[in-house]
Amino acid sequence: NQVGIIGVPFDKGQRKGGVELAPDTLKQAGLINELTTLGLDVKDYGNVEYEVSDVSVDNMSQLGHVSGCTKKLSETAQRVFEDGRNVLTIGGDHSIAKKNVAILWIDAHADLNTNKTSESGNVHGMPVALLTSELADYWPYLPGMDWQQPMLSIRNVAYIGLRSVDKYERLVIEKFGITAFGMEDVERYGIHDVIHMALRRIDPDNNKSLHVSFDIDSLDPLEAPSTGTPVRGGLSLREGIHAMEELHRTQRLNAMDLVEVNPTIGDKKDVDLTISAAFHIIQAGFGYTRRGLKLPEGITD
Ligand code: DIR
Ligand code: MN
Ligand code: MN
Ligand code: MN
Repeated sequence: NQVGIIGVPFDKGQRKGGVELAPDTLKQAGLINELTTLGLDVKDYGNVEYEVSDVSVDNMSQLGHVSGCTKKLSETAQRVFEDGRNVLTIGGDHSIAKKNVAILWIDAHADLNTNKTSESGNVHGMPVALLTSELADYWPYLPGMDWQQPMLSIRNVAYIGLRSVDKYERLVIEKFGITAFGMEDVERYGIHDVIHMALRRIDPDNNKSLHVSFDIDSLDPLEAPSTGTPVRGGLSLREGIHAMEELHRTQRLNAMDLVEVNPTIGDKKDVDLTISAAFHIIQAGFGYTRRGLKLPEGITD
């Protein structure tokens, strides 16, 4: 199993500095080693660098940064896939998400605003609306974003962990019948069933390439406090790990983003807690199992 890591030190999708430090902070804390010990062949593709343009659109903060960065990220991810590797993208904030085939969006928030519905103007609250073809008509022309044609259907997106949804986001979820399992559903059915119900909806024939966009704020702030928009009452780390283990078992999890870790929020204990939560989530997605790893081929006792 081969993995390519892309760092996206990006903080312009929201207003708090610090989230851009996460790729280097996670690497310095030993991310690559954590993956290598799983027996993976890991290649570091470095951090995305991009050019800023001076485009602007009403109520879409820092579009010149967002468009430059997401274009570069998309090209880099393409290169990683062409090298035959699965992609692990480390944000940065959640404005960096890419298109793929079927997406599990694990987040406290729906990230479904357009510039017309957003109360913040922050682009990290908009990526799902930017990625999906059904929402394309609700956007004005976005200069600098021409490179990305939204080809993903909203029918191929499932939310898990929602608990802070804006009014217009709710309207859009209901209008399009978007697959959305909020925290109430996690309580009612349990995380295992929620994952499988979500997969049955977005990937009924079990043949799609799966992409997880994991916003660390899907976890409860007691488990992952160092993030810009924490919402209490979230997933436990155990539920997050279980979700990722279940997705790994499909053998079709080809891309994962881990976003919104902000190492400048909270004290050292908060940051360490958040980083270790991120590591557990990433490792589970790439095959760590709590039953213990298998012995390498050929060794029997
Ligand atoms: C809010 C918050 N819905 C917005 N979104 C966040 O700004 O659009 N997304 N925090 O992660
Ligand atoms: Mn998000
Ligand atoms: Mn979020
Ligand atoms: Mn299970």
